[in-house]
Amino acid sequence: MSLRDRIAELEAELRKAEARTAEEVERFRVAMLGRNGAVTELFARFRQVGAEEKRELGQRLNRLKQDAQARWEELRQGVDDSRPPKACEEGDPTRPAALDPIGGAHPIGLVRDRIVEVFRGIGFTVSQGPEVEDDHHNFSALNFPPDHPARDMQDTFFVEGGKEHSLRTHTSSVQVRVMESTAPPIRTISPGRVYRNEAISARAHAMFHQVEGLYVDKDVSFAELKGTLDHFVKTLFGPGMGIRMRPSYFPFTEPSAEVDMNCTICGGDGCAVCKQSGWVEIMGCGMVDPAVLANCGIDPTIWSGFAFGMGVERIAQLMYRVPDLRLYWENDMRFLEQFRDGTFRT
Ligand code: 2NM
Repeated sequence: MSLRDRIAELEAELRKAEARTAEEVERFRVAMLGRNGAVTELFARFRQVGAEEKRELGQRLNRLKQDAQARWEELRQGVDDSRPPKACEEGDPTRPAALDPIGGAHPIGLVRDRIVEVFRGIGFTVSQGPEVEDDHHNFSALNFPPDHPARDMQDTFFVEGGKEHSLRTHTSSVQVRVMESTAPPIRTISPGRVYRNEAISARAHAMFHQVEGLYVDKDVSFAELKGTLDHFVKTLFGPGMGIRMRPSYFPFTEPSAEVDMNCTICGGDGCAVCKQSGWVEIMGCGMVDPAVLANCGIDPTIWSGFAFGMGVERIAQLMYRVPDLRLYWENDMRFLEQFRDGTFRT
């Protein structure tokens, strides 16, 4: 083959050359530019070219060598993994995907966490327990007599197989477990879901969320209970807010009280939410009945305690002016989007 044809052949070969690995790049270099490579070999043959062709073929041969070197450089860069591949030049495609802010915290979770934080700030621990409870932890230990209406099928969701197990109707059952397993002093709150067999309406749901609190120590007073709950309301709703108490009844506390706070809607002037009274009910509380302490293995001649329980839906309703409790579970984006302060972002 003439030198001229061989140059054309190699030019075509260069354009087609490929290499996927560093070894293939090296093989290309040796085959073209090595001591016995195809291009090097042509330079040896060039010495025999006649004077009339020397100038033209010399130029073509030099260009071939430059092209081979340039192609080698190109192939080398294509497999050099110390440099980012071309696709990465506008950014690192191995970085974690940026998450769109498509999720948000639910208002109930947000408010639950804020309630929990207030009590954690004054030394309460957080305790949890099972949602399916036995009769002892949900009722008996808490002083519910055998014929108490709360034990009725109409109020409680019983689990198949008799009346021994039910969905818990309050998280007091968790506090029974804490008292049974912990020596006083005890300061704990138990947030969680509870269940009651109720017709669903704007004011009631069969599932809701509670935060209950329990404080057991020596010589615990009703004044400490009142001061703790007043601190809670002021921290969560503002220093201008306060509470009042009205006598009430619960099986597990004596004395017992309902707790009202200043109406968050009208500030005390009177409105439809507070029924013109300026006060809204937010929770129940009382001094733990000595019989309950004894049921849970705590000596009531040494220890005393207070307890309280609130509905998270109710607190969130007063905080955000939610007119209908059903809104919490309808997953209507127009409602949920208003709580974006809890949105997860990267
Ligand atoms: C309330 C109201 C009053 C309460 C009692 C107890 C326990 F376990 F210590 F006996 N935990 N929570 C309690 C007391 C709950 O909710 C309206």
